[in-house]
Amino acid sequence: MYTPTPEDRFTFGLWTVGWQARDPFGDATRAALDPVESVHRLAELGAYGVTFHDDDLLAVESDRATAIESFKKALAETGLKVPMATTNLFTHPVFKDGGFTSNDREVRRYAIRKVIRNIDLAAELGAKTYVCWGGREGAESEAAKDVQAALARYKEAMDILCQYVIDKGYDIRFALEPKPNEPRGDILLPTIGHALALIGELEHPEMVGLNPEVGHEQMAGMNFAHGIAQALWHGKLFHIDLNGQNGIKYDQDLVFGHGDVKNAFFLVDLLENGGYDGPRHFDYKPLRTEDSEDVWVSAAANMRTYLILKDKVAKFHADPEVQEARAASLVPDLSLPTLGEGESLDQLLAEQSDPEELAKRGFHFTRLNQLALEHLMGVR
Ligand code: 3MF
Ligand code: MG
Ligand code: MG
Ligand code: MG
Repeated sequence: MYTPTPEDRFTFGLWTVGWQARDPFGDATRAALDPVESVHRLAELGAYGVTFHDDDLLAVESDRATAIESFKKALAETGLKVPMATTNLFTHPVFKDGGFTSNDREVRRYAIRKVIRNIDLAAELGAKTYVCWGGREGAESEAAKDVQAALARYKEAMDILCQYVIDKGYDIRFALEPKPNEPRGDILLPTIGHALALIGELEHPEMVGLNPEVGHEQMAGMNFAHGIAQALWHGKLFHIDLNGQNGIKYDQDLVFGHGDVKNAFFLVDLLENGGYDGPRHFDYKPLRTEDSEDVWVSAAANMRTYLILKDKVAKFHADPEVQEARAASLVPDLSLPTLGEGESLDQLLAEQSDPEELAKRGFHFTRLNQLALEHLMGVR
């Protein structure tokens, strides 16, 4: 039980298990990991696929063609898929003021070339989603960045990339990944809502959706499950980065469920029952304290936690007491249109209600919340 198989469609970024645990205060605590080993180990653990930044493939082999060759061989040997790829526009010092929105036009042009080179590889490997996380698109000082101009350049870059994909006939959609800060003091497109608003301004809004990350929204004090619900409602949940975070602090990238586990419970409910059909993708970091074998223990923990929560969510919904409590709390009633079918606004306006009487009704949400917690804590 709780043993993952490829049908569960769990995927991992090569940069997650491959993180050497270099942080702003300390050196790496683990050796570089060969992407070929990651592919084999993840396949043995029951994952469905891997995702990568262009530069992740060069972890132990600096020749790009050789690195791609070995990666493809490992994929063929294991059957692992590559549903998503992305570009590293943040590590090299050239991107210190951003890629698509650097004040330096030559850097902006270089960034677009770097993305396009990896889109070609993504298409070749069968990826259907191309993620853009603009980690360095931002500023530390309002004096340094013309934000309106930066947003115009962001749009310009996305428009260019969409047109490229159309011209090439690739079956690829883009997914923007919001984050409020880190590594920049303030990053553009800080939340799901900001990114959705930018998408509405693009030339091909239908080709661009979101890749929200649990920890990123929680760093901004947002409710991740609510954000995912809104992304789904807009038809924009193209992909997801699952991990754990404990409140408003640095980007922790904990194992899925190792942060706000109650929000994770409701998130799994949404992913399983809310109309998402993409991969369950983990973007976490094995703790810096862990050795090279612990890395695989942490990878397995992400998938096991997801499957446990999926099971608990199913039991929560099947529990007759929960169904009765949801009805008592009028949860299903919110799906009824406020105006009846064929009813006119005049009919609504002609109706009388006594607000004092209506205000007496309790919603009994505490009971429902307690039932959810009891399922989560394993006592029901
Ligand atoms: C940083 C991130 C990134 C993005 C990745 C996109 C390095 O906080 O979350 O991981 O997820 O660049 O695909
Ligand atoms: Mg991420
Ligand atoms: Mg993170
Ligand atoms: Mg992150």
